[in-house]
Amino acid sequence: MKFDRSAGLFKQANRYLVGGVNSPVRAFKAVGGGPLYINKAKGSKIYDVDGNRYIDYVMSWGALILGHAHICVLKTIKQAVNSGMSFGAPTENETKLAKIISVAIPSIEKIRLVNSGTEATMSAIRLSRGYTGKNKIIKFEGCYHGHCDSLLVKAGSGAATFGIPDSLGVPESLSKDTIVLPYNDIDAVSRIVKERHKDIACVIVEPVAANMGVVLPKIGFLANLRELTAKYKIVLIFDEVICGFRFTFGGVQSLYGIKPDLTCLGKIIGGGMPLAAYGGRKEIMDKLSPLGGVYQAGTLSGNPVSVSAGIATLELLSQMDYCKLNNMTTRLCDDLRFELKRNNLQFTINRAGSIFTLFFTKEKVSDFRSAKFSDTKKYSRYFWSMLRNGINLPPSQFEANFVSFAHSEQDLKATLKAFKKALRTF
Ligand code: KE4
Repeated sequence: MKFDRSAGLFKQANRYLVGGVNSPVRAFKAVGGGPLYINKAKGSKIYDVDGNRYIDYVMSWGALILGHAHICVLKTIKQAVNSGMSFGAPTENETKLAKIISVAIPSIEKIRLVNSGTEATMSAIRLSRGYTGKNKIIKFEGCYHGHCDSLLVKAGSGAATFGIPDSLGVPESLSKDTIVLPYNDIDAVSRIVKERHKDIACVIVEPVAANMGVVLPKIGFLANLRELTAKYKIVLIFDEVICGFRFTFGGVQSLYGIKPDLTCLGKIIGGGMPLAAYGGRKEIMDKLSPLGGVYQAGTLSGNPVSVSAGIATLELLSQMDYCKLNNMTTRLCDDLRFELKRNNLQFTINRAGSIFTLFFTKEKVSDFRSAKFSDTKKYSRYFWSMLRNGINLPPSQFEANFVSFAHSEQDLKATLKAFKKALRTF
C-alpha cells in the first residue's frame, strides 16, 4: 500500500494547521507515521487519496452507526440546504427532533440542541452548578467528556493518548473543583459524597466508558451512583455522546433501568453533522436561559441542516434491528478471541453492543489504571498491520472500534483474515 499523497498533503497541512489536523487524535501520533487523507466514504468503506480502500471501524468516532453517506440521510440534507443553511430563528424540525429524542429517552423531559459533545457536557456542568448552587464536580479517570476546562482533568481519548490527561491552560482555581475518582470504584464515590456532598453539584459519567478503550460498568456501579446522588441531591449526568442510540433506540440508561437527571448526546443524533444535545428533568432544564438564570447560547444551535440529518438518522434507526448489529459484533469479537487463543496470545477484548477494544494486556480492564497496562507499542504494530491489510482502526489504544449497520459478513471475514496476518507480527 502506498501513502504518498497522504504524506504530501500532511506536509502541506502542517504549514497552516497545528499538527496538520483539526483534532489531535487524527494526527496518528500514538501509532507513528502520518494520517490518511480521506476523499470519500460509503457504507462501511473509506477511500484515501492514494486510492486505498479500507473497512472502517472509526466511523467518524461512532457517529455513523448507519454507515457512511447513507442515501436517505444525504437526500434529506440536500433537500434541507435547498431551503437555506441557517436562519438564527426557530424551525419546526427542531421541535420534531427534540420530540423524537424525548420519546426515545423518557428521562429527557426537556432538551437543548447544541453543536458538539463538548458544548453539551460543558453546559450540563454549568446548569448543574446553577441549579444546585454548588461548585464541585465528580468525574472518573479515563472518561472523556470533551475539552471544556473543568473536564480536562485526567481525561481519556486523545488526552490519555498523548499522556496529557491534565491539559495545560486549565487554571488550578478551576481544576480544584474537579474531583477525579477511579471508574467503577463506588466505595471511593461513597466516601467523597458522604464527606463533601454539600459542595458537590454533579457527577458526570460515561455509563459505558469508551474513551479509555471500552470499559463496562461493574454490576451495581451505576445503580449505586444513582442512589448516592439522589440521596445527597447531586445531579447525575450520563454522558451518552457515544452511548446514545448506540446499543438500542434510546439511551443505554434504559438497558440499565436508570434515570439520570441530565443526559448528554452527540455523534449519532447528528448523523455525522455537527449536532449534540443535553436534556433531562424539566425542573433542572428550566433553569436555563431564557427561562432561568443559567446562560448558554449558540449561533448554529439546532441549525436546519444538521437537524434534518439527525431526524433522518433517528427515523431510520427506529426501524433497525439492534440485536442483529450487536450479535454481529459479538461474533466478530468471539472470532478474534479464538484467534488470540490459538496463537497463545493473552490479550483482552472488552465489548459492549457494537463497540469493542482489543487491549494489549492480559489484565482484565475495568478502569483507566488497568487499561494503562496495555502495550501501546504492540497496539501500534497491530494498527499498521491491519491498515496495510485494508482495515482502518482507531489510531490509539484508548479508543473504541465502532461496527455499523453497513458492515457486512464479508467485511467481518476480511477483518478476521487481516487479524490473522497481524497476529503473525507478534
Ligand atoms: P465532541 O466535542 O468531540 O463532539 O464530543 C466530546 C465527547 C463527549 N463525550 C464523549 C463520551 C465523547 O466520546 C466525546 C468525543 N469523543 C472523541 C472520540 N473518543 C472524539 C474524537 C476526537 O476528539 O477527535
